[in-house]
Amino acid sequence: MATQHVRASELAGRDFDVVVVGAGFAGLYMLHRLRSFGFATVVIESADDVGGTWYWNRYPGARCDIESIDYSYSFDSELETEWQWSERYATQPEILRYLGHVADKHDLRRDIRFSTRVESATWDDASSRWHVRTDRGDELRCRFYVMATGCLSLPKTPDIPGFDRFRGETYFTGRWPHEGVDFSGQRVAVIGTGSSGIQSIPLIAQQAAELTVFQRTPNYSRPAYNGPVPAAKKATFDADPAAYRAAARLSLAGVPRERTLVRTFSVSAEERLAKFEEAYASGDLLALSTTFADLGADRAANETVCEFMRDKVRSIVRDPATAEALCPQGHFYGTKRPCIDTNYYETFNLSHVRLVDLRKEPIRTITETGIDTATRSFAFDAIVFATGFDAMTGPIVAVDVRGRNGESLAKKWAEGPKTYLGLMTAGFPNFFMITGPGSPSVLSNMVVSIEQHVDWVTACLDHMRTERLDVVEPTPVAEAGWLQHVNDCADITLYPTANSWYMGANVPGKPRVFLPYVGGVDRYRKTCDEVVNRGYLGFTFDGPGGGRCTDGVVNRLQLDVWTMLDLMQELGLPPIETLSVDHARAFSTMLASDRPPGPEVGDIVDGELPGPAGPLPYRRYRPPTRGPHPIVVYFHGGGWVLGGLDSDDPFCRDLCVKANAVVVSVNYRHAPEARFPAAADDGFAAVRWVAANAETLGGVPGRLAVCGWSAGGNIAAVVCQMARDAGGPRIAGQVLVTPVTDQDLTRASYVANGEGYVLTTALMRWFWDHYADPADRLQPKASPLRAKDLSGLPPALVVTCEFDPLRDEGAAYAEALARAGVDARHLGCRGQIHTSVPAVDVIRSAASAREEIGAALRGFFDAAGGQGQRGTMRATDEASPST
Ligand code: N01
Repeated sequence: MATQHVRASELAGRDFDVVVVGAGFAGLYMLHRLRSFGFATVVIESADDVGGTWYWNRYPGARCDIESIDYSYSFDSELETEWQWSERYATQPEILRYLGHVADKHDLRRDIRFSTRVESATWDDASSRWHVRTDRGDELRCRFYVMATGCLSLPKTPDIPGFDRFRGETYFTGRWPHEGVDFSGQRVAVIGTGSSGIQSIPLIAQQAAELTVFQRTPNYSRPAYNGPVPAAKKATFDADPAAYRAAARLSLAGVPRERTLVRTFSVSAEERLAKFEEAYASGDLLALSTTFADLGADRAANETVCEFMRDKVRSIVRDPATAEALCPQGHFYGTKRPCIDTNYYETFNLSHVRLVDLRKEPIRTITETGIDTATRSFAFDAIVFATGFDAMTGPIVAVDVRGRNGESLAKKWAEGPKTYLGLMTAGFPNFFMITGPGSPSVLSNMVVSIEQHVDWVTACLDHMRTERLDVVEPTPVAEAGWLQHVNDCADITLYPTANSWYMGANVPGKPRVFLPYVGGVDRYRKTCDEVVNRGYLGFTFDGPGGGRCTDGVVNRLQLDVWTMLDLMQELGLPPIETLSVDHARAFSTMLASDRPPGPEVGDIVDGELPGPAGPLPYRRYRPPTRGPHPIVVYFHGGGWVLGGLDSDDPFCRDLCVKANAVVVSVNYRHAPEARFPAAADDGFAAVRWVAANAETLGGVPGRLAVCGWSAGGNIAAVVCQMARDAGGPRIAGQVLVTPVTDQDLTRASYVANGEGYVLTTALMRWFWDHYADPADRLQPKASPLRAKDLSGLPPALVVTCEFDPLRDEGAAYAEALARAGVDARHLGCRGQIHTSVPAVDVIRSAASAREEIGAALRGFFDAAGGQGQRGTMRATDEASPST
């Protein structure tokens, strides 16, 4: 198909509804959609034909690594039948033909201006228009400016000394000559072992007389097992393509797949290996990283995959030194994009192929004749740069984009991209990005994410037309909230630990921030839909139809909390308050049965201590370090009704390790069998006994703190008041984790969070009803916030969670303590719910809160010294985020 150009004369001075930059998967579909909605649109493309990344990346072996059935458009159902992929993973030429076919079928080329590069785009406030200038001197105006420029389209500028000196041929995988390259008889160097290097190296080796691979970071790669489209997959797809596509849209990565809940160490080593082998044999890029639920977040779990993969390398590559050099070390599986290959490792068994490990001998310089490393000189006829891209932000800031008041986008993003939903950026009205930074994009099947963005943008423009609105822009509040959410999500994964292009770490000088959104295609899509359903939350509109803005932040829950709540909803668990006490206890025990155990401690011993009405069971945890240690007396949660020594076991282990303290977890009497004030009296008796028996328990006399969660936090607070009033024992500090401090169920946090966040108002009422008569609830022993005098109490850390009905009473207690002169600190955990903090290794986003608790306890003990002195009174009231 001969390429047709939109003629310059047709563009000059034209006023379009929309200018789209880029004619790859994104630009083509954007054009099609906009056209079908009647928007006058032109696409500007620097290449001389459609294809985007598939136009440029013509290196030998280039093919997709998401199966072609998935890596294809869904918007045109006829395509499903009229286009049949010849292979499971189609080659670059076939994908390019496919895009050409789509362009032909929908007659897209007539609105594409080829061989033209956009140089600048400037917003004009007065006319509410973008002024777009190209390298051909076109000046055109448009209401909406859309960058569909791709995430990996700007090759990284070579950052190797002497790059210009080489007199032989140089090639870039991302800018491969259309006529192809014949390496026969040549001495060839390939620099880089990312996806492009790993795909091209086996094929270059087939031609070259000598091939030398310069590897800085070995990558994880496994066989693609390419071949015909798998029959089973094709049958599933053909049976109901629409259902298949719908499942893809609501999947984690844009390919239909069940999310597993199984944790790595919850199965035997044999079972684990079998699962890994199965994933390996599948040839599916996503299979291995989704084998277990915690591989993306847990270091030890991830390391099991890393070692599995290293063993595979060792089993293929015959020379042990080369094998070892090819084994990835120092980054977790999946934190740099893994690869699938055809004969990659086998290539290193060929006698004319050698590997140079740049970690041992870095490149010193490129010379006229080859490459000098720190120890050797190599001569080459050709050098292939497979050195990657300035990912995600590079192609966008390559254009001089200027928003309101001439603000430069490159400047705004100097410390990292700031977007709302990866779609727009504040201060740049009517400017959209397709799969921009802060959207799932590169962590997903790109075609699914592209279609979702294109559909969203088109719907937004249509909405504006209907409502007679000219200008749309995200608010700074929404943008800051989204950035926070993107970072929060990344921070509970292992991604930030790697020097990857996801982190911008491959480009010297680029800010180190996590660029895509890791929350998943499904959640992201729901978020974008929610934004629309809430009146375009976080967007401000203006125009003849009137100005409007529903400002706010979407997705304020931490990602792992959100996941857990979704799961609970899916399971349809009964509300606890509808159960009998026995059933409620059995139910909560069952829920706790399959959770991570928490960290290893030195030893754990169960015992009994004398309580006011008989013996009370306790469990003592000793740290793995040499004692004696300070002691924390711990009170579990469960509304005075539920819970026991097992319920908070992982949290106690965590406290023991983080505070480096003996933890004595006390099983006080429960309601309704023993109502108020039994739990408080038991708590106080336990503290007295522990203080008196500190040495026997492995503790240091006088260095004793209390800690409790929820109702346990209530007991801990009350015990401190009782100890003060009784003149001892001395308590070095109190950590109250989302404590009950008052019986008032009408506070704002109850109103806002009383439903949907596990601890509900109804459940809290149920707890109180079982525990205390209404009149008793007002007593300080039940509602410590009601004590007349809070002075002279031990220093405190009060932890509250944003989406907890108990949030405000915890905060009120911290404030009241501080007002009474107590050294009290309030730690507010952003995006967390009542049950987050004790959920060790489940709610990873609360890990920093657990760190702070450990640090606070150590601080209490340090201040107390060996003498059990109270810390000086310091009143602080700060709410810091948990992550
Ligand atoms: O680029 P990369 P890519 N000296 O950045 C090395 C997609 N893609 O083009 O890791 C020496 O991954 C660099 O080393 P290090 C896919 O998403 C998909 O291969 O920075 N070495 C690395 O080894 C992929 O992830 C497909 O230490 C230098 C390599 O060059 C993304 O595009 C195919 C160096 C660059 O690897 C990018 O892949 C191809 C230097 N100065 C690409 N600078 C499929 O669909 C860089 N390197 C299959």
